[in-house]
Amino acid sequence: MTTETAELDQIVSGLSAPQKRISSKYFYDERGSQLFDDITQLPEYYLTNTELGIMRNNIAEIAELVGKQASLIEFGSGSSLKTRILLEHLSELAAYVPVDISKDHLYASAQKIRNSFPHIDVLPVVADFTQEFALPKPMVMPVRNIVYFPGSTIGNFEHDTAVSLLRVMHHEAGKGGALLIGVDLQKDPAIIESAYNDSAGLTAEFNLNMLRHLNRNFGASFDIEKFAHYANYDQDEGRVVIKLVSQADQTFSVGDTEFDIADGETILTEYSHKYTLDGFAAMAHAAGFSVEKVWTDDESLFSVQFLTRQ
Ligand code: SAH
Ligand code: AVI
Repeated sequence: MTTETAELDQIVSGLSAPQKRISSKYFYDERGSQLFDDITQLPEYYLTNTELGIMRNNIAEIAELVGKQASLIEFGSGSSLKTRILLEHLSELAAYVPVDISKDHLYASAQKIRNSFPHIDVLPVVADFTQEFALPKPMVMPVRNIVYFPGSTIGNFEHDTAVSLLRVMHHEAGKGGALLIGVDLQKDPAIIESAYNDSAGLTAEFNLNMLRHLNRNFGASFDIEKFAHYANYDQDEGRVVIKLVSQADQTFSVGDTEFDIADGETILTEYSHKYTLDGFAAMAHAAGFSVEKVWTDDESLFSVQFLTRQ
């Protein structure tokens, strides 16, 4: 089975469930990656600026923990924006391996990193990081692997999948390796809700772009005008639930399969989990990691954590 057929099967199967669902990885075509970058500039989207601040305030200690001649493997690297702070401060890096599913955006970002850091061996990998993928061999043998997973992208996975993904990173880190990860924290629901319902409507555009992506690349026939963005923070579950709400009784197709969707019925497109420090530590522990160090901002909105293998 080709990758495209397997993906189409996965999309059709998600839309055939009682709660229709499409994986959040389909947000990220070229336009989706650009829209995500625009979201990170929004005043309401506290995650990026807070994480950048934590990185800047603690970079000397972070660089010390990473050590010399590491290979930095970044999952879901996007525009590699936060990585620049690391690359400026890590000495004698063996290689930088950005891994992302959004191919054109990854290659363009990797080229920008090469231009800014010509001495670093930059080895981009296009892959779905939830599936097995091969890592390239750097020119210089690394002393250790540091997996970098910023942005709280871990929060886009449900508990069991998140633990499996952390296990993959545990494996990729290898002996003596570690994981540097951005983890968003539970807080006043109003702050969270406005980050996912921004006044400029960019999150709505990002959410709807998933349907455009499926129309372009998977022969789908969504009428974008007939869906609306919805995001709500479920405090009991500690997660934002993001959906597309059908604005009419309508029919759409994906490949050869037709679907009916009723007025008001939803398609679940993303969860964004927010953690307590203890809750995240328990998950990390279940994947074989110990939390060695946690850095947060003054308001404890977000955390950056250094996890080592147990
Ligand atoms: N790390 C950046 C970008 C976060 S956005 C930051 O912190 O700002 C999430 C990124 O993960 C996007 O670039 C998206 O293309 C990528 N991504 C999402 N799901 C993925 C998957 N299953 N496999 C590989 N990359 C994925
Ligand atoms: C990539 N990920 C951590 C983002 C988040 O905040 O969950 C994706 C996103 N969804 C809506 N806005 C941003």
